[in-house]
Amino acid sequence: MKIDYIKGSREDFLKFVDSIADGERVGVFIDIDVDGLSSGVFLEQILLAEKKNVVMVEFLDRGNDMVKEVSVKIEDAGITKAFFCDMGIDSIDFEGFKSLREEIGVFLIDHHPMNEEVKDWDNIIKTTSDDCSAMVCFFLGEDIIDFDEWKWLCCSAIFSDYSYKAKKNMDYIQSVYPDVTIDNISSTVPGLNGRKINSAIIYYDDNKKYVYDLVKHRDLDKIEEIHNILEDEIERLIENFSNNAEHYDERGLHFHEIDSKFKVLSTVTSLVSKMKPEHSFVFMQRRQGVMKFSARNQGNTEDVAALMKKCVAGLEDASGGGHKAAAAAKIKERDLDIFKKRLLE
Ligand SMILES: [Mn+2]
Repeated sequence: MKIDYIKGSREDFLKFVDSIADGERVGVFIDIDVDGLSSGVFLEQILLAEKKNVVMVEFLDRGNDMVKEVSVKIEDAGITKAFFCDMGIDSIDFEGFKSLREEIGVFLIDHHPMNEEVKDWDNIIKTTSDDCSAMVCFFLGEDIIDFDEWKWLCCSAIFSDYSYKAKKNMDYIQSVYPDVTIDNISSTVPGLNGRKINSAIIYYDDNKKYVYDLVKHRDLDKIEEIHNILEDEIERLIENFSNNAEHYDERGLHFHEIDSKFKVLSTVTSLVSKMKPEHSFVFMQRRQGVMKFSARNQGNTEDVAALMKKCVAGLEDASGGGHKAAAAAKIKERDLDIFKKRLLE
């Protein structure tokens, strides 16, 4: 498999792994989604095979201080080598990333746009947006992890991050599941597995590590039960979009607030945005004074990462960005009017 590296290489990664001494304590920090979770599983497999001492695998909430915040935990746990997967920490928390690198060994594997400030730094792998982190970690583990045992999870992550839109990645899925096509993928094995794991991550929001362990032990029955509960909720929310959303057709934009006790914002936005790939969808969910947004444009007619950045610029405790086709943002409730005014401009 050819991985489209923008920065870094497999050699860099293997050299870093090799540099971890016996007894050194290793932490793995991952994004809260199927791609992040799968990256963690593959990385842990590689590190175990190389007899490294992984003492912590943890999901990280996105935020301007995300690295700074986890640095305290890293120090408490005596971790001296840390991997970050599927998170653009070079952009989201540049200062935190920079200072952690001064303290311990840090390796970043990511497919979000690179902050130009880090382009000459070592121990960073950046790939194109299409090559999701789990796929990168999986192939970093070539000849190290058991591909036959884990290719199902790699395919699920490729599905979940839309990485199958790149032909070479779809070819890989088809080499494992010959019957999968662009049109049927969400109802085939890799699509269903991806959706089930996604449901479990949402349902066990307070205990995501439990889901990580279920996947690691390939216990998909439990995950399936939870999926059915979430599916009903998501169906209800999609119906609600059809009846209650704000449509700005001349601007090719659809805005909608979803109301759910589950963190299903990103999932619902993804599903609905497939209805009109050439339009942009910005969905919102409010939680304890914080407004979260998920934005999609599946047809590449608008860069929604740039759109989210524009909408949050200068707002207090706000963040926004992601991929051109899929992005997210977060603001304080009181700034909603400013956000919406910019969105509609
Ligand atoms: Mn990803």
